[in-house]
Amino acid sequence: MSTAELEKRTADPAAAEMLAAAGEAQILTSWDRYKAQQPQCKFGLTGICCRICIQGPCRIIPSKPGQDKGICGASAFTIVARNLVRYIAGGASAHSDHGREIAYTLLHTAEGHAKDYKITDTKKLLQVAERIGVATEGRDVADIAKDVAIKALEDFGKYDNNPCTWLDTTIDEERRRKFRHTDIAPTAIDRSITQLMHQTHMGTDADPVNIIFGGLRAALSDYTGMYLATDLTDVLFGTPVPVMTEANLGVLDAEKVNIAVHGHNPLLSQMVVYAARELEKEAINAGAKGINIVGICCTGNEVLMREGVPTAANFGSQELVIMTGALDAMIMDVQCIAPGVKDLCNCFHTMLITTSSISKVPGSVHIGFNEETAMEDAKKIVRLAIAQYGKRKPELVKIPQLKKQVVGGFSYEALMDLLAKINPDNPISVITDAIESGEIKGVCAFAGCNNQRTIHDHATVTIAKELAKRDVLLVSTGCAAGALAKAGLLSSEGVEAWAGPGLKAFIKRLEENSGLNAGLPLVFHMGSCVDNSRIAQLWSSMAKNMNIPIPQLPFVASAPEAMSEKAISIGSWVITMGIPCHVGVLPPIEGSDLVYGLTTQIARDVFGGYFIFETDPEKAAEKLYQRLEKRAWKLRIHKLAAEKYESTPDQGYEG
Ligand code: NFS
Ligand code: SF4
Repeated sequence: MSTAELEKRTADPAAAEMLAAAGEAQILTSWDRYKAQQPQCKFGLTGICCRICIQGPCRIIPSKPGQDKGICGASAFTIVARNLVRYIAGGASAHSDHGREIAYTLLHTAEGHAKDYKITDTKKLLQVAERIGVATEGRDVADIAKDVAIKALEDFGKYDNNPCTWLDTTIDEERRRKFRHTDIAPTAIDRSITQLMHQTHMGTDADPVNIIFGGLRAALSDYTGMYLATDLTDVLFGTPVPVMTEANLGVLDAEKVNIAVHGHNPLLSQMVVYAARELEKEAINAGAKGINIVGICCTGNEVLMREGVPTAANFGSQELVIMTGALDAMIMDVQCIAPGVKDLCNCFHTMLITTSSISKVPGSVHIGFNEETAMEDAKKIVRLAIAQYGKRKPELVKIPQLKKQVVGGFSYEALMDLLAKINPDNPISVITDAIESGEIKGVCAFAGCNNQRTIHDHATVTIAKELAKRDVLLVSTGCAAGALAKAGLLSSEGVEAWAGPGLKAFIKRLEENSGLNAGLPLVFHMGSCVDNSRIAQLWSSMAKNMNIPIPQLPFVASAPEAMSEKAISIGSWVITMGIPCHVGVLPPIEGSDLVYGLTTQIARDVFGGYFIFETDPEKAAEKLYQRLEKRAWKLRIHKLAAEKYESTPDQGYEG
C-alpha cells in the first residue's frame, strides 16, 4: 500500500508503519482481506438476506413480485428485525457468560476452592451486598461474598418473574416503570436470550415491533450481565484507581520477553500479570532483561485499569503486534481475537496460546486454564513464552518507536474520589454544576470497536477532538479507549492540545485538587466493554443529582467504529436507558424503513434514547453536540419555568 493509501486505512501511524512492512513482506492482514471481500453482498449489507431456515437463503427484492417476500412469506421488516435482534442475542450471551465465569470464581473463592484468588476489595463487596439486599451486619466476608455470588448466578436462571437483581437495583424508579410498561425487563438472563432465539425461529414471530422489543429485553440482559461482571471483578481484583501507562506498538520491548494478553476475561490475564512478576528471574536467566506484558482489546483494558499494563493494540491492529517480530507469545481467552493472528504467528516465532475450552484456533497451543490451578496454569503459559524468546529472529524485529502516555484507571469510584476533592459532600455535583453553569456542555461516552469498513481509529479520534474543542466532557471504554490512548487523548497533553476553554478549566480545576502526581487526561478511561456499566453508573448518579429522568440529561454515547454483536447489544440498552447513541457504521437495517424508523425515531418517543447513524465523523460530532445543547437548553428552560411558577421541573422527555 502507498502512503496515501495507508492514510485511507488507518489513523494510527504505528499501524501504518507495520502495514507497510506487511505489504513489503507480502503478508496478508485483515486490511487486505477486507479489500478482497469487495464488493460485499447488498442483500447482507441491508439485512434482507434470511438464512433462518434451510429453505433459504431468501433474498428480498421489493420491486419483484414473488421475491418481495421470503419463501415462507416473511416480509423484509420481519427479516431485518430478526437478523438485528439475533446480533443482540449473540452480544448478550458473550457479555453475560463472561459475567457468569466471574460469578463462579467469586463463589469458589468464597468457598475456598479457588486458592489463587482472593477477595481484594471488601468495601466494594459490602456496597454491592447492601445494594442487592444481602445481609452484611456481623457476617464473615467469605459468607457475604458467597451470597453475593449466588445472587449473581440467580440472575442467569431464576424462575420467579421479578426483574433481574442487577438491573432492578441499578436503575431509577422512572426507568423501572418504563421497563415494566414496555415489558422488557428480563427476569433471567439465559431465559431472555433463549426466548429471543425462540421468538426469531422460523415461523414464530413475524411482527417487527414485537421482535425488536424482544431484542431490547435481551439487551437489558446484556446490561445485567456486564454490570455484575464489573462489580464482581472489582471485588476479586480491586476497583481501579488512576494509573500511568503507555499505548501503541512502541510499548513492545526488544530486550524483554514480550507477552500479549488478548481477549476479555481478566480471570486469566490478571494471573498472567502476577505469574510474570514471579518469573522475572527465569526470563533474565534466558537472556532477556525481564518480562513485558502488553494488552490487546478488553482483557488489555482490564489489566491496564488495575495493573497499569500498557496497551499494544486495539481490535483493528491486533495482527500488527505480531508483525513487530518481537512478540514471543499471544495468550488469548475469549472474544474479538481474529483467527487471522495465527497466520501472522506462522510468519514469525510468536506462539499463539489458547486457554478457553470454547475458544481454540487450529494449529495453536492449548493450555486449559482452570480456576483451581490458576497460578500454575499462568506460570506454565509464561514459561512457554520465555522459551519462545530464544527462538526470536533478531533480523525480523521491527518495533515502531511510537507510543503515547496514558493516565487511566477511572472507575466510577475513582472519578468520585477525584470530584470529592472539590466537593466532598456531593462529588457528582461538580460535574452537574459545571453543566448547569455552561462551563462544560455535557458528557459523551465513547465505546466500541474498530471496523474495517471505516478508517482504523479515525472516526473515534476525530469525533473526540471535535467534542473536546466544544467543551464536552469525555469518557471512554473498550477499543475506542484504545484508539484514543494511541492518539494521545488519554493524557494531559491531550488537554493542552484539544480541550476547549471550558473543558480545560474544568479538568485543570480537578487536576489542581487531585493530589495525583500526574496531569489528568482529556478523556477519562473507564475500562473494558463490560465496564460500560461504570458509564451507566455515572449517568444515573448525574440524573439523580439533577432530579431529572435520564432522557433529559445532556449525555450522549458514540460507537464510531462498532463491529461486534456486543457493540450492538450495548448500543441497544444505551438507548433504552434514555441516551442518544451514535453509531458510525450502518448496521444491516436499511432493508426495512420500519426497522430503521423504530431504532432512530420510535425509540426516542418510547425510551428517550435512540440511534443516530452517521458515517461522517465531522457530521457525527455536530449531531452529538446538537443533542447535548438541546438537552441542556431544555433543562435551563424547565428550571426557569419551575422557578417562575413555583412548580417542579417538567419530567417529560427531550422530544
Ligand atoms: Ni468491545 Fe472489547 Fe474491542 Fe469491540 Fe471487541 S475488544 S468487548 S467488542 S472489538 S470494543
Ligand atoms: Fe426464507 Fe422464511 Fe426460511 Fe427465512 S425463514 S430462509 S425467509 S423460508
